[in-house]
Amino acid sequence: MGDNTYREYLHQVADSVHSIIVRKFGIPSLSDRDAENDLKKPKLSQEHCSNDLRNSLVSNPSHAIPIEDANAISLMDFKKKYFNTHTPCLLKNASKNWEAYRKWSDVNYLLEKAAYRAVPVEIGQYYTSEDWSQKIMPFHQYVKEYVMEGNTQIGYLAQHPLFEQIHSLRKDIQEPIYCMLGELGEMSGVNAWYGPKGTISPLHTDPCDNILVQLVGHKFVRIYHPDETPHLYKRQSGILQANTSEIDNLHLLQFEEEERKILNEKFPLISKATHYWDCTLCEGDMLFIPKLYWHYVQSLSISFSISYWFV
Ligand SMILES: O=C(O)CCC(=O)C(=O)O
Repeated sequence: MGDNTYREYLHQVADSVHSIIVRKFGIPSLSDRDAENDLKKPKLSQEHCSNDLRNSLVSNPSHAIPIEDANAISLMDFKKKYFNTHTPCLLKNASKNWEAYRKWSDVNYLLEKAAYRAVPVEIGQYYTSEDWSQKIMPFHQYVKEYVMEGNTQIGYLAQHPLFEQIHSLRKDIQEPIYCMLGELGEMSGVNAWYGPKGTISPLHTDPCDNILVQLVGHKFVRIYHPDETPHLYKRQSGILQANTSEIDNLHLLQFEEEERKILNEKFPLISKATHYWDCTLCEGDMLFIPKLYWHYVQSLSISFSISYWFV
């Protein structure tokens, strides 16, 4: 048996053992108070994106990201207009035919597939905060302690190759066709991002083109052109954070004048960074983030996204 076949086999065994455990012990309760009620709660979040929601966080219409209907733009037109010109683009209706889009807002479905599997969780508002740490815990514990409403501390299942670990979730997703456009036509990482409202991925860059697929809930995303690097306070030290900005409070941009003043006082050059795009990423959307473009991501509800990095 080759290495890959053997690994595939082990993953199938793990999935089967997991479903036996679920059948034998059931799905752990999400609430100490009312387990019955919790199991009847079907959906995590299904607030569909109205135009108002889409536009509410765009700082100025001239910075709204171009939006295309994935059913109306051909792959070749996407390539010409966006991929070849390294222009970010939001493709609406792009993942609405995925099983994951239909099923993953049901927490019980996710628990059936993953309740007893161990997952890494980032604790703290963002990975540049001083109080940030990581813990490994069963998925059901993560959902109960960090994802369901009423939890006070932020925990984020972030940038985790969940589909290498849990094969039974793979049949719900598809590789986005846009990833074929890379020079080598290869994926360089497929990662899950699952968490409550309020997770923040601080402003950073990645070395690969990215299709970020939104399957549950919505997120605010700001993208800066790499030309703006001199205005974005790139960190100088720390291997983990060398691709990350020192601007840890970019979310203040969304609030009142007073908060924006605090941000501008601490990072005065940010006001010169005018080459940027804003969007609200809604369930069913895909977002093209060109490689080396700065991006900041904040969840506005319980959210499940997958990033497809390709080369
Ligand atoms: O969704 C997030 O929180 C961050 C996503 C991201 O940074 C990425 O896909 O590269």
